[in-house]
Amino acid sequence: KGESGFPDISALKQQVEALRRQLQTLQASFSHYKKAELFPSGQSIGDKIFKTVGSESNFEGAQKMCTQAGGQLPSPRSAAENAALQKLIEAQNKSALLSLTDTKKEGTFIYPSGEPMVFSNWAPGEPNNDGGAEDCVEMFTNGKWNDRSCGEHLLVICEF
Ligand code: GMH
Ligand code: CA
Repeated sequence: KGESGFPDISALKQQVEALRRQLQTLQASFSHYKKAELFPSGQSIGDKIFKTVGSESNFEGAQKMCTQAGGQLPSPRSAAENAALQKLIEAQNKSALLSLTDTKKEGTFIYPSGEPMVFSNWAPGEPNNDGGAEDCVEMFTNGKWNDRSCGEHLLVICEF
């Protein structure tokens, strides 16, 4: 409060303006770091980030890597998220594991949370549960999905 007993509005205005400038600096710095951090192994889409570990693993190992890092295997929930993930997979030129499985109930794919699949991008004729033993899902370099054995060693990408 100023001498008059009223809150000093002009002092508050100055403080707000100083904060606004600090926020602008912080935002510019963040987008600079983000660009460097995502190159060349990450993709961001909305609030989601996909980042490849660079190595290959079966489902169990891949799931461990992602959860230990505080993330999960990729769960693309829209065409836009699928396209962002495809960019990474295309750049690495290797099929990658998704989080979806139908281990619990054949033909019903669920996320790690147990929630049923809300988006899919199956290749023609998939999922076919080939050999009666395909409960995991891979994304091809063309962005299409194929159900695949959980024992296959595929590129590990995590979602954060
Ligand atoms: C079978 C055939 C192929 C298909 C594979 C694949 C394995 O071998 O139906 O056309 O590409 O299965 O679904 O996961
Ligand atoms: Ca298949």
